[in-house]
Amino acid sequence: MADMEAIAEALIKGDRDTVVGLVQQAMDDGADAQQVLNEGLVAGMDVVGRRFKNNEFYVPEVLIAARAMNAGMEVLAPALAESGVKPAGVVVLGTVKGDLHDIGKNLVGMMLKGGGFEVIDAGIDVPAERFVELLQENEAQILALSALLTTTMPQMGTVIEAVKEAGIEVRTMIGGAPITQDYADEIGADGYAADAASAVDLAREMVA
Ligand code: B1M
Repeated sequence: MADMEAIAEALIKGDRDTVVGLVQQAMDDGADAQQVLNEGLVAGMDVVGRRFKNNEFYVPEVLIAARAMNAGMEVLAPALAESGVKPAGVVVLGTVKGDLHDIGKNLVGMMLKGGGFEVIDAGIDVPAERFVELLQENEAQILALSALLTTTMPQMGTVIEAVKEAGIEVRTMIGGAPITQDYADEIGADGYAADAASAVDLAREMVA
């Protein structure tokens, strides 16, 4: 019997080799890939997210857990592709034009992947037109924008306007150190998340 709790525990500890070994063993034993994903990897990442929110974990622990998650996902990938398991949703994510900060954005991306979402990472310094292009090319349910500078925050409004003008129906979430719920309301974003774990909660609400 595959031990989902052991997979989750190893992931929480950021023990990549054990995660890979246990996931491989589960697959060799004929476990269901979706069950391993949800009850092992995603369950572990949910704990990491909660601890991060409660300041029990810091950025390095989250990055190490996310690395273990990615390694486990690589083992699962062929079986997931075969079984046609659908992601929880598709998210186009990027740091807006003029802004080069990507540590927080990457953390959000990793946590979203940990939450079962497919993430299309547009990168940093991304102009509005590129976000529009990516939304048109992919059937994304969520557009997630990050900004760390007060000077680049207004770009978020520019992107949201461009997306509306292009007639694309997508839920928008924004975040980053200077961003607030008031600012999200002001520029017409559908939601604001203060940290990476809250971004996953919000994304789940948005696709529910
Ligand atoms: Co910059 N920088 N920086 N910087 N930098 C800040 C942001 C600053 C607050 C430092 C300061 O002065 N105290 C300040 C901004 C001031 C302001 O606008 N109010 C600043 C400045 C001024 C600058 C430059 C202009 C400096 C200069 O050149 N004169 C310049 C700008 C370059 C540019 O972007 N065009 C610059 C450059 C840089 C580096 C390149 C050196 C480097 C970035 C490296 C990189 O990202 N690869 C850098 C860094 C590292 C920082 C600080 C020190 C750390 C940022 C960080 O990574 N934090 C930062 C000061 C600080 O915040 N203490 C600072 C860790 C990260 C995990 O947190 O990104 O906040 P954070 O992400 C969090 C949440 O905000 C949230 O979740 C994350 C995790 O919980 N979140 C989201 C983020 N995006 C989200 C999206 C969501 C939801 C949640 O939904 C979509």
